[in-house]
Amino acid sequence: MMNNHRIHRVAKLTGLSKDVIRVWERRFGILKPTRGANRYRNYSDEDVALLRFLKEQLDAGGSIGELAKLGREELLGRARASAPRASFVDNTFSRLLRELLSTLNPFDRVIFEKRLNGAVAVVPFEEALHGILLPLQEQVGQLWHEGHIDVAIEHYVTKQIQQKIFSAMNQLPVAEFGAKVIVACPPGEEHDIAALTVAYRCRVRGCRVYYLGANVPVASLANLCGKVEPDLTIISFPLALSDDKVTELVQALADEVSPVSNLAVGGHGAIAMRDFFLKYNITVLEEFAELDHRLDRLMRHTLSRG
Ligand code: B12
Repeated sequence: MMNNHRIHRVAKLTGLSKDVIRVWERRFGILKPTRGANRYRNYSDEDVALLRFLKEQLDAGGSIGELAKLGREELLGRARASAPRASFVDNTFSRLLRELLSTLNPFDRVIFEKRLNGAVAVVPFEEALHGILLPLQEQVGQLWHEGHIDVAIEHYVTKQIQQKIFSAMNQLPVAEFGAKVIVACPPGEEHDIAALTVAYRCRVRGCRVYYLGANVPVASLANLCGKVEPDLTIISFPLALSDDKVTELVQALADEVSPVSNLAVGGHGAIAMRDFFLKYNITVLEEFAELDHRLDRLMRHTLSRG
């Protein structure tokens, strides 16, 4: 997937100043920004990779004059050989994550929010969600658990992350056709960020999503299923329940939410409780790729149904 970046973002991603980028562009002609309708320069991922490579070479003692003589294609080839894109993206994400975490202790709200906004703006939202927002959530939880940050800071970050996901969802048009999907957390479960993520993925893929969030009683879920007749109901289990509780819950789901074949569960808890679900033929989605697969099939089916 190719992204376009404005110059301030390129500067952030490469560690070079905007002036240096402009000068190199003018003097050496090795960058190929396009101009958007607003006349701003848009740099490609290739430009960013090339600049990062140049920066590394300069840091290691290279000369820009000599390097620039190699020309764009040769430099890009060398950049690719020295840093495959996947690791470039991973490195960028882990650097952003480190930078974000460093603004929490001591706490600097303005820098945190600026960095978070910047990080989310630069890549397609789904990549940012899985590459930055969810890892941030997990790490902040870890820091709080270990006593490095106060629970108030953890709450603040959680709300920031939720805002980002909700606002990305709000920008999507209301789906009127696609497969009908209900997404919920089981009774008593307040950890709903993963469920929100699931809802977002379903929305982006064109489904008609009924997102219910945390703590949904089985009877109410069954009631809604009766009315909506969803093609799929997904319940997120971030945590495992005790054996007693899961037995009771799965029994209730199997009795009340029909057909069971349209029911799927996911999350660390669901995986830990896999056997209970499989006993009732409830699908356990082990990872997001499996969810996507299921959604693809559903969407094809729904569209062919007209
Ligand atoms: C944020 C948070 C909260 C927030 C939740 C806010 C919200 N709206 O979600 C609040 C403050 C409400 C909260 C409350 C509690 N929490 Co809390 N919380 C966390 C924290 C910090 C982050 C959880 C999170 O969002 N993780 C990120 C998400 C994305 O990860 P996830 O939910 O596990 O989902 C992943 C997978 O499971 C999977 N997944 C989930 N669903 C699905 C579905 C499908 C289809 C697929 C494919 C995948 C999938 O995808 C995700 C990405 O990998 C964790 C600590 C941590 N480091 O994780 C503790 C943590 C989960 N909480 C914990 C506890 C104990 C509680 C409380 C009981 C009280 C307390 N002592 O704090 C209450 C109970 C609430 C309740 N009744 O449910 C414990 C759980 C321990 C355990 N294993 O039982 C944890 C681990 C902290 C700890 N170490 O003690 N919490």
